[in-house]
Amino acid sequence: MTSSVVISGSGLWTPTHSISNEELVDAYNRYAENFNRTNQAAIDNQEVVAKPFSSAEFIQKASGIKSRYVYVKDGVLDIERMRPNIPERADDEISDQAEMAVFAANKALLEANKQPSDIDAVIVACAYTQRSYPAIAIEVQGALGIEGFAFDMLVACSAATFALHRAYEMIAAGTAKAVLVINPELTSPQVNYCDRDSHFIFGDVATAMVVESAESAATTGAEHVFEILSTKAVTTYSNNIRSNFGYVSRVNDVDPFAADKLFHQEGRKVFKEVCPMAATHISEHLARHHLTPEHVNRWWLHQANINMNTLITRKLLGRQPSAQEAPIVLDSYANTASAGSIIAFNLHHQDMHSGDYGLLCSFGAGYSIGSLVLKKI
Ligand code: CO8
Repeated sequence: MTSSVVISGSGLWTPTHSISNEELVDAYNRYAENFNRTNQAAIDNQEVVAKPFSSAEFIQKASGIKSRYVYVKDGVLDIERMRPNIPERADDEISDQAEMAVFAANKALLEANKQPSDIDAVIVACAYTQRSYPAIAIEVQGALGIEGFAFDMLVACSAATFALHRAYEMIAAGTAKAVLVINPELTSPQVNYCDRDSHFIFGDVATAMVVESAESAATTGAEHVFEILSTKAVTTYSNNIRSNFGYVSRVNDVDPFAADKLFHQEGRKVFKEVCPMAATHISEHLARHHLTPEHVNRWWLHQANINMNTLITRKLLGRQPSAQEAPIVLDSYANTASAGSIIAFNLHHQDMHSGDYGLLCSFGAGYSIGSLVLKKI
């Protein structure tokens, strides 16, 4: 058994296109106005429900989101389309998600001072993969020229932390020597831009981390190394966050554009149920190491809603944490599914001192909660 497992590098790839709340709301409201005008008779007869209007102020107040990045902006704000226009790639071209993944992976390798030849396992973990096989992870492995093995895993918002959990176990067990965990979160194809309750929630991004033993990290001299003290994962079935689109949809003879085939949720219920679950999960995890929330120098929390993060940290600390202690990235990135806490880590870890503790935690669909207790080496 390897004694100590570390994160030796992280990478963040941010798409070049962004959409502000104002731009998004303007397009949605023009769409809603057009929809209501076109369907006026049916709305009057109560056969069709009128589309309510969205508001940039509501979005910022209710979620903390001001803007989001998108892989492709073309089509999202077109009221005749209301979804990104992403052309299909040929079988001999790299897939969109593998391309995003490679961008983030190269940055993580650079921070870890590693070459692809130093890696022997690749996990692509995210909320959706754009095809079932060959696995996106194997495509990334091929693109980077990595020898070893690769696989995809889907755990919605907790895909990244659950994959780090797997990587930690693989290094500890000696079944891999250095693992690349990559989260190409291409969420925009699954967002219902015609639904005012959810059109503002998600953004696209890719993140990556290198996980290896402390001994192997020391040989290449990575600068910002964090020991993984332990990982903790839990799932509890809930129907409150769902997407019903899948490979069986074709034979269900259903409308693939129907609202239930896209991301949809009972947001208020999720908020109320997940916050106490996450707070309990975190304090139990810290207690394993005889730590209390006050020992934690940095909170890299899931980035779905700023009010959720405030509630959870207030519950744990009994006070409001500073912006430095519990960084928020969802104002500019929105909810990026499993990548949110990894973005927060990526942008806010280089100032930490040896011996500092950090807590990385995701919570979301499933329900699923995953956490890692980290210590700066
Ligand atoms: N503009 C104006 N008004 C609005 C809007 C809007 N855009 N949206 C809703 N309203 C209205 C509502 O209709 C409601 O009106 P009324 O009172 O008349 O019924 C009122 O505002 C209040 O609505 P809510 O109670 O729903 O508002 P909340 O304060 O609860 O805020 C949130 C809504 C922001 C969605 C909030 O509930 C939330 O963030 N909840 C937590 C959700 C969460 O964390 N979910 C996790 C999802 S992510 C995940 O698990 C990963 C899935 C995989 C990725 C998917 C990729 C696509």
